[in-house]
Amino acid sequence: MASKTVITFGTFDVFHVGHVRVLNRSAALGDRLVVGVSSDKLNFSKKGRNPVFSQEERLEIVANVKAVDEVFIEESLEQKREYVRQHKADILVMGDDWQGKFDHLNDICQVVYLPRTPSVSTTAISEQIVGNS
Ligand code: C2G
Repeated sequence: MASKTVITFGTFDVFHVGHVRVLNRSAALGDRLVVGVSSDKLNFSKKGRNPVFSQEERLEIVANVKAVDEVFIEESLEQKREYVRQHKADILVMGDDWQGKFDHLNDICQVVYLPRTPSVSTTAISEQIVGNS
C-alpha cells in the first residue's frame, strides 16, 4: 500500500495539550504529517491581534513535536488547495470548528474534521495567567 501524507493547519499559539492531541490524532491517520503554521499576518487578519509567540517560535515548537515530519508557514487560508498539492497530501485534517468549510477539497484529498479537546484554549490560558498575576 502506498504511503499516505496527512496535512493539517493551525496557529498553535501558546502550545498546549489540545494541540499535541490533534497532531497525534492527525499523524495516526497516515504515514507522514505535514503542518502549516499560520503566519503572524494571517493570524492578525483573522483575530485582530498578534499571537503571543512569533511565527518563527511557533514553527520551531511544532517542528519539534514527535508526530510532525515537516512544517511550513501558512500565508493564506485561500491557498489550501495549493498547499495540499505542493505537499502531495492524501488527507486534510481540520478541527471541527471548521466543519464543512473545506469539503470542496474532496476532489483532491480526503477531508477529515476532528473534535477539539474540550476545556483547553490559548485564550483561556492567557486569561488565567492575567487573572493570576
Ligand atoms: N485544537 C484542539 N483542541 C483544542 C484547541 C485546538 O483540537 N482545545 C486544534 C484545532 O482544532 C486545530 C489545532 O488544534 O486543529 C490548532 O488550533 P488553532 O491554533 O486554534 O488553529 P486556528 O487558529 O483555528 O488555525 O488554516 C486554518 C488555520 O490555520 C487554523
